[in-house]
Amino acid sequence: MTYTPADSYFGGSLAETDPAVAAALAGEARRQSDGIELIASENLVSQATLDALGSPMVNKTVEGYPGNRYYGGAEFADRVERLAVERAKKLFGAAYANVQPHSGSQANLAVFLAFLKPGATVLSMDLSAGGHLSHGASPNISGKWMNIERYGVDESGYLDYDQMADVARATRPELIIAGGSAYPRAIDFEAFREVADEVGAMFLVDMAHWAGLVAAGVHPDPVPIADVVTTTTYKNLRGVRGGIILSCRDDLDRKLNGAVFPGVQGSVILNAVAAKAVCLGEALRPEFRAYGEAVLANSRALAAALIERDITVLTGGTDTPIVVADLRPQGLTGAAASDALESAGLTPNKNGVPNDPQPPQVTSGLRFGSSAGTARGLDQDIFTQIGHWIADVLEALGAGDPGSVATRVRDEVAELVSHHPIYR
Ligand code: DSN
Repeated sequence: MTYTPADSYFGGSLAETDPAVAAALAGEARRQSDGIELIASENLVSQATLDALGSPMVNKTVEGYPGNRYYGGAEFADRVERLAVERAKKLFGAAYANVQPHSGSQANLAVFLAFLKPGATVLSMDLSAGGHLSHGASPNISGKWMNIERYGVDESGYLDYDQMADVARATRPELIIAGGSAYPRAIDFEAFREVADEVGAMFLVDMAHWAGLVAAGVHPDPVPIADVVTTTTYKNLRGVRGGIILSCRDDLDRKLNGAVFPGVQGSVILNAVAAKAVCLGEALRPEFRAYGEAVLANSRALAAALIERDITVLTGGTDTPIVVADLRPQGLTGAAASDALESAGLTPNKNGVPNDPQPPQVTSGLRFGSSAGTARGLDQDIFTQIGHWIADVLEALGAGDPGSVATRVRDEVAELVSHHPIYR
């Protein structure tokens, strides 16, 4: 049988050629449009980012770095990767940027490979206190291959700097990590730096959950203070799913580049690199500062509304897009609360809280984020309203029957978001 590409192969729409996949994608687009995304690690990318992701750059294979590839035909791959690297360096004032990591976890793994041997001691925030899986949680490769020491939070939910310093002095880690995925407050990077210098450790900051705020200039900047900074690009940086490694130091490029490729990755996902260049370009524009300010104002409005309705917010507020609610006083689980809110058109995620008695699939908390709602233009008044909607649903759930309240809220959410359309 002779092969010739079908007419539809280069020209047909997805709906014509694969209706089953097209229907799933259309359903997801509708879900994002009709509800309010409150998952702190999510955002709504620009049409330009979608265009970059869906470009024929997806076809190109390269390994190595611009100007030093293992494959030919790399002119435009080099151009787009250089654009992304230069924009990342400019945005964050870094001496070094690597835009190839497929995710934040891959970026962190590359940092481990660059500077540590298996069995090395690493000090990081406990997962239950708001740390991240890739910082040494026991099921993750970081927890299996490293000797992980942990710091946590105090009674008020704030990072316990004294405990962090005590553990560092007692265990002499080779790497100290600041950052996490459910810690809502600004971190004192100078305090970490002092401890790292005292014990001779490298200092890594994972700023995935507030990199956009750093870029916007509305959050303390770890880049000049840490040895290495990692981030994802898809949270409040408002871009494609992927990771970046940054450093203010100019002596780490060989180790970090080699750790990403060939250390933990092979070929580059170039359409994602192109999309990273797009989101970094967007973040360099003056209007991104207004976006960052609004993300912060909105998460604070949400926290205040929840507190007004007697919902416990960890640390009593936030300095980031993240708000974490502890539902133990209500006797609710994060899983049940998350399901009830989803049926009301509001999508947070269940999340563990410090000393959580529930297993990770259940939890006693909810984590909210303001990045995606802000991207579609929701303001502080609306985030205050979202807080009250959340409280209405949780009160009804506590009373045993969230159904009619969830339906009322879903209708009100639908009416509201109809004024804030996405992807016309
Ligand atoms: N790190 C996970 C989160 O915070 O949700 C995924 O990005």
